[in-house]
Amino acid sequence: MLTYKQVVKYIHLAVAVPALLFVGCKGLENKEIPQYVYVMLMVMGAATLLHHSEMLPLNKVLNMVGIEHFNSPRKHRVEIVNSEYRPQHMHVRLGDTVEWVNRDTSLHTVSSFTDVFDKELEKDEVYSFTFGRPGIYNYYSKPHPYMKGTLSVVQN
Ligand SMILES: [Cu+2]
Repeated sequence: MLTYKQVVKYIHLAVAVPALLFVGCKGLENKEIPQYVYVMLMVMGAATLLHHSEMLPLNKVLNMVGIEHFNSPRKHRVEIVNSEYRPQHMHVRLGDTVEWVNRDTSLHTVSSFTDVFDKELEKDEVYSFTFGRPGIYNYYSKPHPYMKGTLSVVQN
């Protein structure tokens, strides 16, 4: 079963990338239109290709030469507003960091049910945690046990 995302990806790879690269190459031979237009098209084609590079070994090649852009860890933010974690559920990748910031005046905590993390946050205080193990992390606020949040940490 193909997902919508995969279909978009195949269309990009099969149609958009060759078209952009082809038009770009042709354009370089055509002196009537400024060359930067075609260079831009080619850059767009290459960028599209790189954007979808999960399908290609490009990603691995880039990582091998020390370029980790596409797999590099990201930072996510959860805001605590009106005694709610926003967003309440989040999917992150292994190695990503999640930052919680308390926008309320009252004190809240970010407490994992399995004691993986546990931090009190005063107003505007920030806490960040980097996830080194995949899994589902449920957490809550100790003074307000009805406040709950979930993080799923997936490999890649
Ligand atoms: Cu709370």
